Amino acid sequence: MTSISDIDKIRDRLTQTRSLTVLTGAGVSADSGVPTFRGPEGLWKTYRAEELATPEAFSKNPGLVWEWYNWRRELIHTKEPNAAHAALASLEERIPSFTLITQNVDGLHVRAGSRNIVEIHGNIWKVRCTGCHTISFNDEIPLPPLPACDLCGEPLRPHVVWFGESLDAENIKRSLKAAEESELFLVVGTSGNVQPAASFAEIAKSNGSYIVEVNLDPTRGNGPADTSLTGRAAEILPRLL
Ligand code: BJW
Ligand code: ZN
Repeated sequence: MTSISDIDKIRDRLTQTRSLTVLTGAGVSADSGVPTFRGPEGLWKTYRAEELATPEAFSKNPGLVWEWYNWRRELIHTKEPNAAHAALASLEERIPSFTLITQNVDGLHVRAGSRNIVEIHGNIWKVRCTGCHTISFNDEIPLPPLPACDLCGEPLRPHVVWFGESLDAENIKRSLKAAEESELFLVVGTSGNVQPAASFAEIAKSNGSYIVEVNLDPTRGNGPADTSLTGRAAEILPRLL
C-alpha cells in the first residue's frame, strides 16, 4: 500500500522541482478502458502484441495486422482521457521544464492538454505510406481492410514503431536529453519490458535524478525507483498535485 507520507513527500518534491520528466505506458490509459499489452486482457483473439506489432507480421498478413489496428482505433475512439492524463497536463503548467515521454499511441495525453510530449512509439491516428513514406493524420473508422496511399497507391501502414524497428532519432535525442536533465523522473504504468524506453529511468538516475514509480503492481518499482507508489495512476497522480 502507498502510505500517505510517501504521497506527501513526493508532492513536496514536485513543488520544489524545476525539471520533471515523465515516462508513461499503457497503465495510464487502462483507467480510461484501453487494454494494456501484457495484462490478462492484453490478448486480442489469441494473439500477443509481440506477434502482431512486427514488420514480419505485416509483410506476412497485412490484413490481420490492420484488423487489429482497426479494432484498437474503434475502441480508443470511444474512450476519454482520465484523471491521470489530466494531472500530468496540469503538472506541465506548474513546472518550468517538463517533458512527457509516452509509449502510448492512443493520443489521450494530447487530448488531455499535454504539450511538450514525445510519442516515442508513434500514434495510432497517423498512417504512413510504405511506398512514398508520406505520413498523414487519419481518423477514419473503420479504415478499409487494406488501405492504400492516395498519392502513389502503395499500401499504408500504421505510423507506429514495431519490434525490431528503430525509433525516430529526433525522438530518442529529445527523450535522452529530458532524462539526463531531469531532477525528478516519474515512471507511470509501464511494465519496463520494452527497450529503449525501459532504460530511460536508469539514465536519469545515473545523472542524479530522483526516480518515482507509479504502478498498480507492487512487484514493479524495484528497478531504479527511489520511491514506489502502488495503485491506479488515475487515483495516485491527482493526489500528487
Ligand atoms: C497500471 C494500471 C493502472 C496496469 N495504473 N499502472 C535491448 C535489450 C533487449 C532487447 C532489445 C534491446 N533494444 C531493442 C530490443 C528489441 C526490442 C525489445 O525491447 N524487446 C524486448 C521485448 C526484450 N525493442 C525494439 O525492437 C524497439 N526498437 C529498437 O530498439 O530499435 C533498435 C533495434 C532494432 C533491432 C534490434 C535491436 C535494436 C522498438 C520497440 C517498439 C515497441 N512497440 C510496441 C507497439 C507499438 C505500436 C502499437 O501500440 O501498436 O509498443 S510493443 C508494446 O509494448 C507497445 C508499448 O508501448 C510497449 C510497452 O508496453 P507498456 O506500456 O509497458 O505496457 P504493458 O502492458 O507491458 O504494461 C502495463 C503496465 O501498467 C503494467 O506494469 C501494469 O502493472 C501497469 N498498470 N493498469 C497504473 N490503472
Ligand atoms: Zn504513397
